Amino acid sequence: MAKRENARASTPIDLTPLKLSKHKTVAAGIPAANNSLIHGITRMGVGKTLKTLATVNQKKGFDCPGCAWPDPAHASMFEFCENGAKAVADEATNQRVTPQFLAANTVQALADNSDYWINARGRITEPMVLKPGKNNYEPLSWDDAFQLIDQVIKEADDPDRSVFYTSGRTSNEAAFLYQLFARTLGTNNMPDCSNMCHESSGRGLGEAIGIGKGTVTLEDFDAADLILVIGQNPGTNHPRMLTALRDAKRNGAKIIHINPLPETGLIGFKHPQDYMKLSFGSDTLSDLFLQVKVGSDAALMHGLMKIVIENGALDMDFIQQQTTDFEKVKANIAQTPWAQIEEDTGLSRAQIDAAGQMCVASKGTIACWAMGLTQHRNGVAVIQEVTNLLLMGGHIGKKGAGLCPVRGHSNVQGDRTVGIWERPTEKFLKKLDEATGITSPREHGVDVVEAIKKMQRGEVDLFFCMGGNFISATPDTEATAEGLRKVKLTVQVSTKLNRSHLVTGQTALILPCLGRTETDLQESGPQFVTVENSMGVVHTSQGSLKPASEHLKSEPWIVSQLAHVVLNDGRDWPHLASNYDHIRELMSRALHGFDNYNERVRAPNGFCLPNPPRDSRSFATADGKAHFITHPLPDLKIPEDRYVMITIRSHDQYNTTIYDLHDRYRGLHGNRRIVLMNPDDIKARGWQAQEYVDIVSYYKNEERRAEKWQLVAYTIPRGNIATYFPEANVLVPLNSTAEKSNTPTSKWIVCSLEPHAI
Ligand SMILES: Nc1nc2c(c(=O)[nH]1)N[C@H]1C(S)=C(S)[C@@H](COP(=O)(O)OP(=O)(O)OC[C@H]3O[C@@H](n4cnc5c(=O)[nH]c(N)nc54)[C@H](O)[C@@H]3O)O[C@H]1N2
Ligand SMILES: Nc1nc2c(c(=O)[nH]1)N[C@H]1C(S)=C(S)[C@@H](COP(=O)(O)OP(=O)(O)OC[C@H]3O[C@@H](n4cnc5c(=O)[nH]c(N)nc54)[C@H](O)[C@@H]3O)O[C@H]1N2
Ligand SMILES: [Mo]
Repeated sequence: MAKRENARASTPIDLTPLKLSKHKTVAAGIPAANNSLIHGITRMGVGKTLKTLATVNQKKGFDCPGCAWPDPAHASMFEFCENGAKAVADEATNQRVTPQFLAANTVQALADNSDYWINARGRITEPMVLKPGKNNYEPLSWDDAFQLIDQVIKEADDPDRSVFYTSGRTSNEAAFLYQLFARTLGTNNMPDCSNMCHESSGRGLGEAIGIGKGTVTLEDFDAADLILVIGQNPGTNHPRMLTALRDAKRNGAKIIHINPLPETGLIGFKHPQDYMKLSFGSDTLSDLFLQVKVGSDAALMHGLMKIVIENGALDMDFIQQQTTDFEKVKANIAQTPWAQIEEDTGLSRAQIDAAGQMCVASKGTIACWAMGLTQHRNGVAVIQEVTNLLLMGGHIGKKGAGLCPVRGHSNVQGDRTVGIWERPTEKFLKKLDEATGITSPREHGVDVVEAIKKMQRGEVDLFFCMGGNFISATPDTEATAEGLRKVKLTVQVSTKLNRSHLVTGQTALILPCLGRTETDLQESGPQFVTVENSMGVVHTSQGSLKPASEHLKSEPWIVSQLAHVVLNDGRDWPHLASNYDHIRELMSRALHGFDNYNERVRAPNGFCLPNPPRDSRSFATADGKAHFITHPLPDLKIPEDRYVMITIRSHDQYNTTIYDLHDRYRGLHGNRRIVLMNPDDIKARGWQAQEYVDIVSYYKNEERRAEKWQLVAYTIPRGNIATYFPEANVLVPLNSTAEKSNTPTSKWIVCSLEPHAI
């Protein structure tokens, strides 16, 4: 049999000249509203745009697939944001990827296009198979697809040769069935996007406060005195959070923005609705911007804690009665010299003092963070330092205070709650086993990085992906591609075409599924699904659009059929998916905190999962106390002539899905293959902005290279550079991961730049 020629794994080089506009100082407002309408109308037409946008995040509507930020209890008519609207339009597009289209285009030809182009081809309409040695997908029936998967699992004769990935849009119902299927089969190989995302938060908080989740509700924002927004770009990635920040400010809160980049959303914000009330001013959000050097947040936390301790802004009763090891943290911080804090952060003592005094004065502090903290070698440690700062002031389990990891994918937190985890706890498995009668495997499975290594070793026969775009989201694109190509069968349950359909195993399947916006009709009638937001509120989501094709199936249906064909375990899987109440009924028995699930989740705003630190200031750690945890500061020194690179999102993308080529707030248009660099660093090299450079990344004795990136002079600390994800993933080392969470260090990539030789 002929070997299939490799399809391109990395994003092709784009030499379109970049256009620059002014860096915006106000986020949202009329341009955002206009932008979402234009985006919607060009993809869905006028009628569908209005219908869809009016039902996002409404009580009887669907949950916005954009992000996991919660909805206010009294959602306004237009409870959507520019980027939520784009996510919706992207799913509800009128474009289609048909069998005819895939017959006319080889995977190699498709892969030579940009990610933007690939996504714009639209929704996949039928199940498709790419046979060994073949270059084109062909249609196949759903039955044949499941038979193919069954055959590979049976031939392997070892459940651990299968790996089941999940991206965070999957509903609670689908995710619950999926993990039950994998565990009944006998494996915990359930990596998910969380491994590359907030794993460090889960791990860090779990050890410190006994739950791997945040401890605030939306109402806490109204009562806070101080909000720290650390390593996060909410104007782009969580736009609805800006409304909460604006309201908090109007109630007197102060906001500190800690970031190497001056992100627009935190400078100024204008709620699109305010125009309707004829109010034309904008709200300035951050009171203080600390432009830290990349990776220096732990040092900054040491500085802030020094000031809090010196000023006695400590909750000694809480520290003594409910925590351990405060003295160790205090002694550790005392040893950190101010000179090191200033050097590491690049901030002046006066700037840190100003922030420290705001911490001292605050009666209720909330700390929010995202990828700027988690995707570092010390991702777990730095989150524990943030936790130390809050714990010492008693800023947990009281109104207006607490920890707030801001999740990415709209149901990534729910997926973990219902069992998508390669390292499940014994407590979880025990209850699952009792309720379902299975004996779950106890041995931990592989996470994302371990899954790639397992594929590279040729130990994976089936790689099944419930959503996502594995090849583009993961580190070291070429090495990951090599691993994927060794797999016997790769399966993608997807809505839209992406690069993971083109860089595949020997045989590949695309199983096209319904999206959030669409009607889900099963034997018993239309179904809703449930999701959990970033603050632990579980609620329903029901789509109302006509499905993109008559051949689409829902994720719960797909898993139930898969289990039905593969397992033969006596469970009536099709019955479960015929009415999702049946799945939820099983979930109420199998999951902690899900009693009466069917009833409680139907309440108008859903219900809140138990959260001991928040609900009763209690901590489910082994000793029942919250833990101060000490860490040495990371060594931030890098060899001379090298830079630390961060990989970030533009305003026009959703992870690996590129909606368009603009980064409006940052004033960059038309090309994404760019490097943001401090103008003095550009000058020091004798270069000019807009020149082309090659980037070489280093990890131990490994080197990775990517060519032709255009330089952009930008406000970023000297020694730091920024590129976009996923273009730069070819440079992210596979082995450089966070201690304990194994999250790739996508915000700490040591690089050198070379002029591009023409
Ligand atoms: N529109 C849209 N919405 C999204 C997404 C999307 O792609 N598009 N993705 C979703 C997902 S899955 C996620 S996880 C979230 C991601 O949301 P974010 O975490 O906001 O996304 P990033 O672009 O990775 O931005 C990280 C931020 O951290 C800063 N940063 C980098 N390194 C450091 C550091 O060392 N210290 C500090 N203090 N800051 C640092 C960067 O400058 C940037 O502002 O958004 C979710 N929402
Ligand atoms: N360098 C670098 N790498 C990163 C990051 C970074 O900051 N820098 N961020 C990391 C983070 S935080 C994350 S979360 C991961 C994201 O990793 P993934 O979750 O794997 O990637 P996405 O781009 O979100 O997946 C998009 C695809 O999901 C499919 N899809 C969309 N909606 C649905 C649906 O409803 N059902 C199904 N079945 N499929 C659907 C579509 O086919 C779409 O092409 O990437 C990580 N990778
Ligand atoms: Mo994420």
